Amino acid sequence: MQFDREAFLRETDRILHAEYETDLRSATNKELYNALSRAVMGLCWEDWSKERRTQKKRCGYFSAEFLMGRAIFSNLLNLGLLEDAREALSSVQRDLNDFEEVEDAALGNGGLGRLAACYLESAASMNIPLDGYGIRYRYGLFRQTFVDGYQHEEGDDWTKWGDPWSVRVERDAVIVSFADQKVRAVPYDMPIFGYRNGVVNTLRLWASEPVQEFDFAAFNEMHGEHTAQENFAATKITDVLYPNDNTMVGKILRLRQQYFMVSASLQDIMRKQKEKGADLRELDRAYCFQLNDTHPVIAIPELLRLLQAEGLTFEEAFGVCSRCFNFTNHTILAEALEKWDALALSDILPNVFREIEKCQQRLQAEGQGDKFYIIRDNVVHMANLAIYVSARVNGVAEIHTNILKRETFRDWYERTPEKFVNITNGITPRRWMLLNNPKMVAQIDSRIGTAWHTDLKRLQEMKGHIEDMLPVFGAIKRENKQKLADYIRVHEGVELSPDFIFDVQVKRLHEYKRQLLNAFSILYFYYAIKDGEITDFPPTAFIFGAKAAPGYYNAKGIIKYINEIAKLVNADEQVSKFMKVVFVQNYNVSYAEKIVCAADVSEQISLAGMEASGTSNMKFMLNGTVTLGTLDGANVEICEEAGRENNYIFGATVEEVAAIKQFYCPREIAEGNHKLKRVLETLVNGTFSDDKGMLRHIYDSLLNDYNPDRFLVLYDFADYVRVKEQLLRDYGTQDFDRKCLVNMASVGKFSADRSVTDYNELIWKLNG
Ligand code: 26W
Repeated sequence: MQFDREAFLRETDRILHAEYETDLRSATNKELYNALSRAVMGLCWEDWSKERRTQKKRCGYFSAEFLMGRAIFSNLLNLGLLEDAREALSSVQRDLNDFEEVEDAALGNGGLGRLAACYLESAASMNIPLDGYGIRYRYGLFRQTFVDGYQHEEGDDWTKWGDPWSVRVERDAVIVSFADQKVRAVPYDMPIFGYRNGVVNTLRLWASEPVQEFDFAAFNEMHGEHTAQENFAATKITDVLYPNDNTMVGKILRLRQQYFMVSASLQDIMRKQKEKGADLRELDRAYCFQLNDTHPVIAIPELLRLLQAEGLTFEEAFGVCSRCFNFTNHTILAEALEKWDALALSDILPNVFREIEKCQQRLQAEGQGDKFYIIRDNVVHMANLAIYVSARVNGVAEIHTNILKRETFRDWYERTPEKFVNITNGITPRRWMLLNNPKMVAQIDSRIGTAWHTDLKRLQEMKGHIEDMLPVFGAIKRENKQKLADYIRVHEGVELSPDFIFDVQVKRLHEYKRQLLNAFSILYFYYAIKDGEITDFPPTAFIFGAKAAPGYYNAKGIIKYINEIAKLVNADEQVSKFMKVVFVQNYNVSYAEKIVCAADVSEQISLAGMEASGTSNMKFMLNGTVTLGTLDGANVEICEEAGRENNYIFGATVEEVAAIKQFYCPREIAEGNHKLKRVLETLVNGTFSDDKGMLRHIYDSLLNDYNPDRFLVLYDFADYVRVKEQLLRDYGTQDFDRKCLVNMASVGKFSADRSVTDYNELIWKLNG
């Protein structure tokens, strides 16, 4: 894009005058941010509307979550304007970095939502016509602070600084009807800029509003109460993102959210098809849909309903749906598989429920007995509905897809094996390298050029430069660590030295991810140092970041526990020379950008078979970090690509896990390992303060539960500590840095550019 600095500043200044009665010099950061963003939008609207007018087949990525993070820097980067904008601002004594105060758009919980955001960026960069459809939550994922080591949640007002990257499209508003409620759905469109290619796709997020404007006349005559209540109920639907990750809570408001977004999206798409005069029987020529987990699966009966309302027979409508819909599964955890109470569903969405029943009858008419069902015992199984109707079903890493085929959906796989495909997850190298690690990028570019920016496999060409990269790699990593340490000092009040090893575990807090295993190992090393058993512990900063679902008691207990460990360790003069522990508050996309380029060790230590893929593992790898992990999710493929010898693998394998669980007795392990036992006892012996009794609950879940230590923390402990100590001792050698660089050079497969290209070739078949 041609950039005319003077014109750009003039336009920004004009907006400042028109909107805020101020100018470039006196505007607040917030005013400047809005005006500058709007000026950039002004440069792009032509490309954007050009993309909308094309007649290509498009895919709608239906997702309840899009974890976009901060838009401004990534948009400027993709438009090729980042440096121009920086210079333009500094020519008027303003600083682009001041926009780091802008809130993240945290309209998602974790991996699934961030994946959706990476896929939108990659699809635009690969010129694949993919658009996102979702919910414009008024409040995103809660803001987290720690009070006395306990997690405290606050509302996340993500538009506090305005929302200059969205356009409200009043013209496309539609009505969504529930049995007891009608609401208006208004779309807000965000542009998704491809990387320096002029492509602009769309993320369309729906906000709910009352159907009629608030009726003042009626209110004044004191009949207003009813209207006011209705208005309240309508806006409520998109008020807040449910903060659960991997746990289903059967809240009707959540079902309303899901139906609201898919109904609005499908009505919008059908209206456009009708306006074109297209035959709805051939909807699949113009559109297909990717269902991001089960959350949007209610789109299937909704499209059946809408098509029949336009005169199609049920069988015709079913045919259209079976060609349009595809389903991605992101988890095998039983507690995360969505099921809805049939009575509740039929109460609020009777017409939609009827379509689900018709699907059930159609399935049963195929005469394969009761092995296959959608509704059973008055429960609607959303995953089964999705698999039955969809053209393709995919898992998100090889090992995960194999588990789906062999276990979770075994019967379905045997019935229609051709439906099942694997598409390993990926991340966008623009946000996760070009944006957050520019100095490393410059070093790589000077050796192998820039083609790898949009063709990550070509980072392999670095392999011939590893020896010569070693010194600069170390220097840049150290600079990144210093920057992170500065940030952590200011925001967490903990002092870290960049000479320490940065050992990092950042991800949602969940028992299966085993932050507890990490915590236990720290205490184990702590006591070994205190007892003088280890006198030369390699100085290490153990860094955690994670939000716990507000209702997830044990997860919150683990946060408290790690914060107590941090307090103990950091205050101990003898030990803190060798280790520091910090749990950063409010871990989010922007924090992640700072962390992944500053880590020496990437902890990916879930129980084998539990983590569908993981994507932070890929972000660390891209930035040159070794993985300390189990053979789970995409770790398996990371080892295939970068060599197991360049990573640190421990623990039971998936095959072993099933056998171990049969006779598992965590008590025996604790009794047989007195050092582990000592660590475990800290949960109950008063070492740490805990008024709420959360730590005892963790203890009981490990040892005294009906099904104790579900995630084999104690089983894997010894091997974990052994491999972790080896890793920490290897650190600082050239050999270790070589491993980091081999990982970086081998990351190609994990580009989201590859993932979306796979989706397109195997499933969507766009541009074809
Ligand atoms: C209904 C409650 C609920 C909420 C969220 C159930 C399930 C979810 C998500 C599917 C959880 C999730 O984010 N899964 C993660 O998806 C990532 C992207 O594919 C994977 O990399 C992670 O391994 C997986 O845990």
